Amino acid sequence: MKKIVSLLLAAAMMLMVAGCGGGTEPKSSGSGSGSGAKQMTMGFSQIGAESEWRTANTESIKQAAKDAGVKLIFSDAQQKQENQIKAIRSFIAQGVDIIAFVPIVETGWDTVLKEAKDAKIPVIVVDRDVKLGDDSLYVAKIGTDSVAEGHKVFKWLDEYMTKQHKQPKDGSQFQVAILEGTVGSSPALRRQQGFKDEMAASSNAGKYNIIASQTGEFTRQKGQEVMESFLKSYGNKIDVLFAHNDDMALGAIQAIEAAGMKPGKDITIVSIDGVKGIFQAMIDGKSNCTVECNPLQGPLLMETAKKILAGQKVDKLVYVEEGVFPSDKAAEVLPSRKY
Ligand code: GZL
Repeated sequence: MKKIVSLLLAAAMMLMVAGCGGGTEPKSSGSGSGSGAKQMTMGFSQIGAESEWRTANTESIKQAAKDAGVKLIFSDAQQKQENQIKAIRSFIAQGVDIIAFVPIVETGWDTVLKEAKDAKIPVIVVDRDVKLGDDSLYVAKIGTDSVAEGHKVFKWLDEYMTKQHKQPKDGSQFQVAILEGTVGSSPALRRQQGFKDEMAASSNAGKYNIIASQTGEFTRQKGQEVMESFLKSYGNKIDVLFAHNDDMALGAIQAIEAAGMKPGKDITIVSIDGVKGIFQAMIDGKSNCTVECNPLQGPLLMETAKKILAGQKVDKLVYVEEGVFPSDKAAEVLPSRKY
């Protein structure tokens, strides 16, 4: 009799453990990946394809999503903020796991990011910066330090003009023309701020004058057009061109040559991004320096997104690595450039 009771007890125990699930079976992932891990779906709103830099940024994000096994829903806003807002709303409606976007301009995001927060979908800001009433509307920002880039541009320029014993064409001040990025975008606002702050803090501040400053919208075409207008207005009075990105500098080089002047010699040229095209221009003696702005942000974005969805703490602000490349380094560095 005792044996039968202990057998019945053992059987009852077995049934109880099975009934509790014992925690051994993974939750149904629906992804059929067999690993039990649910595939992450990321909604990504990109601003467009305005420059070589932007193309590299997009390629980095798409490749990193593939490598990380992340399902990417990619939207190209064709340079319009309203298209980005529509895309973010669509991501919310689709119930994505996480949203990432490059804000084309700094402001106008509070309402749609509040909707994402209400839907409990975390948001990562990529590349450019946002200005919000409530910074809790995004979890992390991955990108580049545009203010530092502006400081680096003036620092390099002043050292170069001094080392090369350059003299102002008008005998008193170096006349600086500036091609600005997209109006209202954080790189345009902050690169300009960094450049001006470094100039103001410099002991050589009095040697420089900003003779003209206008948006070239980060594109090669517009950069060429605006440089043509600068040359019509100021002719060979311009000593320096600072272009907020390499694409506008490449357009300006065409305008300077068309005006019969030597870019890189008659006009010292410095720009930001570090794309392959500007390295070739420096090798050809047509530009003098590029300050790197690293677009290869994809791997860091996917790594950060996975940490957020795993409930891990992430830094609010993460910058990617960036360098400064004067023309005498261009030939040596170009073969190793990835974009
Ligand atoms: C900078 C990035 C800028 C690049 C341009 O972080 O947003 O946008 O400098 C690009 O080339 O168009």
